[in-house]
Amino acid sequence: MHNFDAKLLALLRGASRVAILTGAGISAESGLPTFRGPGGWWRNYRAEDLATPEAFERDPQLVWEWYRHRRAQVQQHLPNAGHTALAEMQRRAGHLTLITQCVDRYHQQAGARGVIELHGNLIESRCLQCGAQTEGATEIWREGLPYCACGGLRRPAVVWFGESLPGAALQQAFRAAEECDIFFSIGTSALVYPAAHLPHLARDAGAAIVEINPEKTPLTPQAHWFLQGRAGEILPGLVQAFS
Ligand code: BV8
Ligand code: ZN
Repeated sequence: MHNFDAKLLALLRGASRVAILTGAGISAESGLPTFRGPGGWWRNYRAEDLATPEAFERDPQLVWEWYRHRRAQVQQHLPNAGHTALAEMQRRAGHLTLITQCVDRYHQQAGARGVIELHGNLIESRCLQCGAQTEGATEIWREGLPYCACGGLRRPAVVWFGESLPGAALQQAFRAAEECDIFFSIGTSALVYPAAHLPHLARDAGAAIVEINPEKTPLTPQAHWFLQGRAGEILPGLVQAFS
């Protein structure tokens, strides 16, 4: 059990606006592999080599095989105590904005509301022809590829490397980072931009930065609190700090 610094607990009790950024590490204890940690490989491919428009252009069947594999993993596992704690914190805190780089929608499944998805989600797919974006059930699969009723090929509804993030989501996330009293960075290696810029925005606007991660990251030196450990073990202990 983590014993938290009294100053941090007092800050949480008094915080009126909290912003939280999560990365793949929040779903690690659900059994989903992170991008850069163990299991971040699939067959002999690195995630970053597959999560690109070029890879999809070159071999859409391979990329869809990877996403279907990941969809199956998401369906076979469940949100963990970290996701549940964050949803509970949101219910208790005055104003808590949850921003995620995850594409598994576990935050929503655990009851969080108004989740800002910076990198899209892998549950839905988008038609390259008519732009319709819907859940997998409407996909018409032929030879390892999903098609739209309009005949167009569909792609995973995620943001790939080299693609811009959804403008509205990014604006909302920037505003939450600039307006919060306390910013949590949880389960992210703080390497992928522009998401990794958010804690710096918050710090420059005067927020206290709390990082939760079993390992140090490039953000750690800038964090006011570094809670070293797993999100699923640390977060439940923090919930009661929110009155
Ligand atoms: C853009 C969706 C340009 C797909 C993803 C050089 C320098 C700086 C930037 C760049 C550069 N070269 C290229 C760029 C830009 C690039 C980027 O930042 N690259 C990085 C790698 C250097 N960014 C982009 O391309 C972005 N777009 O910049 O557009 C542009 C600009 C204008 C106009 C047009 C275009 C798009 C980025 C989005 C890419 N898509 N995902 C999919 O999921 O399939 S990113 C992918 O990485 C996931 O979303 C993932 O969440 C994200 C970040 O990784 P993390 O979440 O941090 O996961 P990671 O595995 O790295 O770390 C896990 C952490 O958890 C670890 O720290 C571990 O210790 C910790 N952990 C483990 N267990 C636990 C735990 N923590 C807590 N509890 C535990 N139990
Ligand atoms: Zn279509």
